[in-house]
Amino acid sequence: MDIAALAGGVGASKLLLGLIRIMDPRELTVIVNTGDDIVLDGLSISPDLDIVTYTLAEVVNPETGWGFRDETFRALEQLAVYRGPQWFHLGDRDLATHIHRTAMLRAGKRLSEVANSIREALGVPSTILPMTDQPVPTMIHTSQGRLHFQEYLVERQAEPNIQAISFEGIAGARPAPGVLEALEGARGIVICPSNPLISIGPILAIAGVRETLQRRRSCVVAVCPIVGGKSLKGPSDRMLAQLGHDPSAVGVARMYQDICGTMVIDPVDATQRPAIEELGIDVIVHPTIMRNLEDKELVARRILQFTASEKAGAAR
Ligand code: FO1
Repeated sequence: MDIAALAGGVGASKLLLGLIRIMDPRELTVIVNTGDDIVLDGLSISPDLDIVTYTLAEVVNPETGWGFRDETFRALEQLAVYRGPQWFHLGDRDLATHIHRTAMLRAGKRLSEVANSIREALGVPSTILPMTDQPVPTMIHTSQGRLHFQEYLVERQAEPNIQAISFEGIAGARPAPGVLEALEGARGIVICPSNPLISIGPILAIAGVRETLQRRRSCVVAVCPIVGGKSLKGPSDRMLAQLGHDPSAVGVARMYQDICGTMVIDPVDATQRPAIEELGIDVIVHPTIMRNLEDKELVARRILQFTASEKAGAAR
């Protein structure tokens, strides 16, 4: 009953936590966006990979959804003594992850090998794959110039108006080992409730990924990250609107029309069902706001019910 999931960071991790609690976690492969990755002070940081890994290891900070639970920031405080406040908050234990990653990469290891070593050390039984081993930084072209995604999101608090988004180096990026195999072999493919532009978009832009999903469309289920015109997490709604997309369930459905046979939308958006079905996408109406563990398990259960169904079976 293998499941492959396409994931960004915090929003995706809520669903992933629900999934591993109701299925054999060894049967889950998570393909993670690495467009958010950034090098700061020489340290290679992979926020979405770490968010997914820390969440599945149940060591994530429950308040922020990123970084470690009960984290301290002594190193950052000392850095502030030398050069003032830092805009990207790296906790003391989190720093160890980035030091480890940077050292492995410098020693010639691939990002997928690093991700696997962190996953293993933290005792996560699911497979966690970066979308690619090559750096593909997401750049946001804004009214205030060209910014790395983290500069746009964290340093500028998503304030500048967006004109375009680019994934630098995407043309030469190959899927990490195991990515296409997981998508080909999975019984069900889940597009997590992540930003379609900057979390799922980069994964779909990796050679072969979109084509594989198109072929397996009937077993692909997306959980809509927009509820009642607002994003479940982060600035997706604003970003979609600024780039001319409709910030609604139908708007997301249009972006996924060729790759997804079924979409889960919140009851708040139930009136959009006919418009989504007109795009040739089946609709499951189910609460998608995941506040607690029970909500997460309920969404996960509904997804597994779909992936076990005849409809999903049509792509096999
Ligand atoms: N998000 C913030 O809003 N502020 C931060 O200072 C910050 C630090 C940070 C450190 C490590 C990490 O793995 C994630 C971190 N995030 C922070 C989250 C991250 O910027 C984004 O949520 C993801 O890139 C989007 O998925």
